[in-house]
Amino acid sequence: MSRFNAVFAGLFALTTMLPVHAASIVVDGNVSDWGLSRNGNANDWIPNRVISSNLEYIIEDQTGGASVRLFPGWGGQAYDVEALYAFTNTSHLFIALITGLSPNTPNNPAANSYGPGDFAIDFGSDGSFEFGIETTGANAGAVFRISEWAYGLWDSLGNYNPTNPDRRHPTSILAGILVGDGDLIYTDTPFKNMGVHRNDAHYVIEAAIPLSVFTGFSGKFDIHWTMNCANDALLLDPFLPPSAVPEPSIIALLAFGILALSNRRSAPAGQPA
Ligand SMILES: [Ca+2]
Ligand SMILES: [Ca+2]
Ligand SMILES: [Ca+2]
Ligand SMILES: [Ca+2]
Repeated sequence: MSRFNAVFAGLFALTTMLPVHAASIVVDGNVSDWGLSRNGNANDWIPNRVISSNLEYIIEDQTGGASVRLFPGWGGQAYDVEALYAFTNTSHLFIALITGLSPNTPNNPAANSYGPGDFAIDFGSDGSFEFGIETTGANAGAVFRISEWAYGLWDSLGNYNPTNPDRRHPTSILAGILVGDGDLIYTDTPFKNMGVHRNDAHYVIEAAIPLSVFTGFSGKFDIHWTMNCANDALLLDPFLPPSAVPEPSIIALLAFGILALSNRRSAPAGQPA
């Protein structure tokens, strides 16, 4: 075995001996990296492998036309919030949301049409949503410390009551202070054949948010998403790691290995640089 190959073999052994880290999520709107499938089966919604030891998810796949009630509101597949997945590693919060709501849905209440809301984050799971993540527009991925949320059309009993909306379902960010930026994509090209309602169209919001934006907050938090009418919503309660001390990453170790490799390759005397 040449010295070159020996170094590569050593690198391979090093990487395969490392503990399993969170799968790398690519923020591209494709949810195959979350272990999700498109086979037209109910279990398409369930990750088919371990993505992270602290992955949590909630699934509520509904279907039907505009007159179908989702609870509290109506709208069928076009307003269905279908599944929400999230996990943290030592540096980021990763989120994937699947919905029937196109990002291009006009926000025009006069025409009974309501656009997408923003992610809302409740530290302490006490009903106060301290942070919001923009999902649409030029600021998509921006994280705000929220001072004012918009709310939906329904009261806490599920009755139409826009003047006394259910504050458990914040919709869009109205005011706040920008605290940071994450990566976020909301796909506008639908896909089908996910779950048993094979002809229904689905859109994805996928995000990676640096945990540093939540400075000053720690412990349990909930993630919420709905649209501006709050006709359908999902809430997820993952846990933030108690400590964000970075572990040595595979990339850092690989970089170390490659540095060692380049040093060894330059070792033979008399070779041109
Ligand atoms: Ca992806
Ligand atoms: Ca659905
Ligand atoms: Ca739903
Ligand atoms: Ca809170």
